Amino acid sequence: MEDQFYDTDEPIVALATAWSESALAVIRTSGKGSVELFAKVFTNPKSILSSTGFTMHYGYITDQSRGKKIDQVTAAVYRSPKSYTGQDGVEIFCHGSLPGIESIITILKKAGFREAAPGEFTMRAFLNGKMDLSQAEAVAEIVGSKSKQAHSLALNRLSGGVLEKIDLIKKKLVDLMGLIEVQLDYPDDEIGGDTDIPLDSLLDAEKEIINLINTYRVGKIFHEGVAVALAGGTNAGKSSLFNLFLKEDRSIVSDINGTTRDYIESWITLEGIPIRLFDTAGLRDAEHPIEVEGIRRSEEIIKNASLVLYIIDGSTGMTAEDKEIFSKYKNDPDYLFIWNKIDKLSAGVPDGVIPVSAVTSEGFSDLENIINSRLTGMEISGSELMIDSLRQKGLLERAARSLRSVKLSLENSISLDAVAMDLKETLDALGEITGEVTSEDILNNIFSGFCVGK
Ligand SMILES: Nc1nc2c(ncn2[C@@H]2O[C@H](COP(=O)(O)OP(=O)(O)OP(=O)(O)O)[C@@H](O)[C@H]2O)c(=O)[nH]1
Ligand SMILES: [Mg+2]
Repeated sequence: MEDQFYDTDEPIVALATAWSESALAVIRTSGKGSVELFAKVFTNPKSILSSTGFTMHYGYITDQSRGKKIDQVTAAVYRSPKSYTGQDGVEIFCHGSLPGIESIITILKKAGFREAAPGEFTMRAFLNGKMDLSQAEAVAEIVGSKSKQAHSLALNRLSGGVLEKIDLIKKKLVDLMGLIEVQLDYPDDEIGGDTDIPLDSLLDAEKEIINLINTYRVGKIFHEGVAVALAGGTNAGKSSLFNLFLKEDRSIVSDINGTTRDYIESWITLEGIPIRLFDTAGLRDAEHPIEVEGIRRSEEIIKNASLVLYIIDGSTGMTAEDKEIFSKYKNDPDYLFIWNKIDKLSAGVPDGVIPVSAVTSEGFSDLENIINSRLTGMEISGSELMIDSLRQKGLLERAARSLRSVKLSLENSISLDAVAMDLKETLDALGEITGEVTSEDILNNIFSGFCVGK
C-alpha cells in the first residue's frame, strides 16, 4: 500500500454497505474537515456545520456546478473524538441505487474527499486508540462470520476479550520482571534457584498462553467446518442416520444390504459448527465392480475425515469386522462407535458405544452433544474466548517459546540477564497481539485484508 495510507487525517470516503441494489446504502466519511466538506454538497449546510455531533440531518446532496439534486438523504454527523475512527465524520444514508451511489461518491471526491483504502476506517480507529489490534481484527472476523456461534465468538473478541486476557497475563510477567530487575540491581546476591522469583506465576502465565493457542484449532473449526463420515457394515443404518442429521430424506434407505454404493455428502450445522457429513457405502467383501469402487472411495473419505462415526447394527450385534475395527480404534479420538437400532431388541450395549435409534431418534440429541464436544474438545457456550487469527496464534507461540527459556534458565540458575532478555521477548510478543508494539508492515498486512468501507 502507498504511503498515503499513513496520512491519517486526510478526509476519506467509501461505501460501507454492499455494492448492490438495495433499499438503503450507507456512505461513510472520516477525517479532518469532513463535516465542512460535506456541508458544501448538502442543501442544509448550516444545520451540519453547527452540529456538535450525534445528530441526524435531512436534505439533498446536490451537484453545485450543475445546480442538480443527486439524492435525498439523511446524514449523521460525528465530532471527534466521539466516532468510530475518533475523527470528525459524516455517515450518509442514501437510496441504494448503484448509479445514485456512484454519483454521490463522485460529488464527494470533487468536494475534497479521497476514496478510502481497505480497512482504512478501522486502522484510524486503532491509531486513534479507539480499539486495540485484536479488536480491529475482530471487526473483520465479525463481518466474515458464517454461523451464529462464529459471530458471537468474534463479538466477544471485539468487546476486548483478547485484550483483557493478554493484559492479565502480561501483568503477571511484568511483576516478575520487576523482581528480576531488583535482583539485577543487587548483583552480589545469589541468583538462580535461591532467588525469590516465584515460578508459580510464570507457570500460570505459560498455561494461559498455551490454552489460548489451543483455542485457535477450535476457532478454525467454527470458521471453516470439519469433515465427518458415517461408516460401518451394510444395513447398519448409516443412511438412516445421515437423513436424521439432515432432517431430510436425502439418502436411499432399504433393508437390502449394499443400498448405498457411492458416497453422498451434505453440509449440516451442529451447535454452530459447519460439518460436511458423508454417508458412505457399507463395508463388506463386495463382488460387483461398481460396489468395490464405491467401497474404495468410501474408505478414502473415512481416512480423510476429522471424525468417523462407526455404526454398528445393534439388533444383530457386532460382526467379526465390527469387532476388529472396534478393538483397533476404540481409543482413537477420531472415532465414535454408535450402537444403532436400540428400538429393536438387542444384546447389552458394550462400554464406550453410544446407543441410538435412527428410527425413533432415541439417544440422538446425546449423540449430537458427544460429537460436538469431541470436535471442539470443550463445551462451547458462545461466551468463550477463542482466537481466530493466525497472526495472534504465531505471536502466542513466540511468547510461549521465550517463556519456556525463561523457565529453563531459572531452573538451571543461568544468569538473570538472560532471563530478563527472554522475559522481555515474551512481553514484546504479547504486546504485538494488542498492537502496543507494531511496525508499519504489520499494520498494512492486517488492514489490507479488510473490505473497503470498514
Ligand atoms: N428398527 C430400526 N431399523 C433401522 C434403524 N436404522 C435403520 N434401520 C433399518 O435398517 C435398514 C438399513 O438401513 P440403512 O440406513 O439403509 O442402512 P445403511 O447402513 O445405509 O446400509 P447400506 O447402504 O446398505 O450400507 C433399513 O431397513 C432401515 O429402515 C433403527 O434405528 N431401528
Ligand atoms: Mg446406506
